[in-house]
Amino acid sequence: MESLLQQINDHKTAITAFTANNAEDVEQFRIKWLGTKGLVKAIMGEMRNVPNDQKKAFGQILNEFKLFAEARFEALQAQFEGANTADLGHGSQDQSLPGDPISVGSRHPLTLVRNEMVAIFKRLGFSVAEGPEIEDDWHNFGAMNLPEDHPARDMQDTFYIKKPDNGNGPTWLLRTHTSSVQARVMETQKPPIRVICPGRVYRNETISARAHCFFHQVEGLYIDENVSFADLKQTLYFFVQEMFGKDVKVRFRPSYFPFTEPSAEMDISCLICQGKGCNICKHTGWVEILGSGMVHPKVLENFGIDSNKYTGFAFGMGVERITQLKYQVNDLRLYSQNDVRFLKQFTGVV
Ligand code: 2U9
Repeated sequence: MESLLQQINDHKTAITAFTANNAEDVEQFRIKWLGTKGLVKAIMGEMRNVPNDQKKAFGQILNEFKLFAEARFEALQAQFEGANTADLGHGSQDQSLPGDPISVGSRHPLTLVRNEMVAIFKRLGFSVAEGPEIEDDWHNFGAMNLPEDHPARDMQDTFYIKKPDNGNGPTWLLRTHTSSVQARVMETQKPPIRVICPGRVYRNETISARAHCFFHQVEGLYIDENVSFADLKQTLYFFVQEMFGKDVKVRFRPSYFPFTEPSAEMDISCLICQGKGCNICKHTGWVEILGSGMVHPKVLENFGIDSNKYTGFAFGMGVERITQLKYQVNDLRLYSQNDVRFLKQFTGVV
């Protein structure tokens, strides 16, 4: 029996020392040790030569040896798991299983509404102009007839950019409205001008549900001979009907802007409560959506446009405000928090 024990120990040493370079070597190991004519089977057959009183103890030793060989085989096999199929580039995966769904995201609500606004004005023959967000004070304020002491020019209201060390040159700032883009259009184009300017603007405000340090505008400008306030009213009425539906009502209230004279703000009938009164319209049945007016003659003259020959109307509105009314978004901060729970609600809207 001594020689049988010695044999088992030698086998164990050989099994431990065995190394495989590929799956084929592992198969050779299996045939040699665990196959039907393998050495494990052969040594198990030695049981018949073991005296009866030692059979139980030897049975355990042989069983343990068999498990030892099997464990080594499994370890070797694991080393080359998937190696046979790796060449095909799909490992051991089941290629017929459906893939994980890919989240494709969605357009930002402000982009959706801005695009819709732009599309409506394009149907009326407006073209689109864009310009820099960092502006000089002439294009943002001076050309727009905002005097040096106008409160909007105050540090409290506008983000100024530090002047270069020599202090010369223009004062740079973050544009407070996209009127600066229209100013640049008027610099380079002669009437007739029919343009809308969508873009981001900045104001030095404390962030809250109702105010933010940046927001988005669409401003419009139409200059030609004989442009009247009636054209302004009809254009903006067409816009809100396209945006909010044919049942929407409008009203104009006199207002004041340095760059338009006369000026008016436009309200629409509250779409949330159909004019009956709710929180959105502060129980008045009306919500303000834009400012507008006839371009101030001084603004036209600033660009060498003869105000006796040409007249024009202009308007400005906040994209956030239109989006709030269209989708009932009641906190401005939601637009810039990138919270997917908010953003995914617009999936599928085009
Ligand atoms: C030129 C001349 C005049 C653009 C105008 C408004 C009235 C206006 C506000 C609406 C809400 C800004 O987004 S808001 O806070 N805008 O009330 N904007 S008229 O007037 C112009 C523009 C360009 C050359």
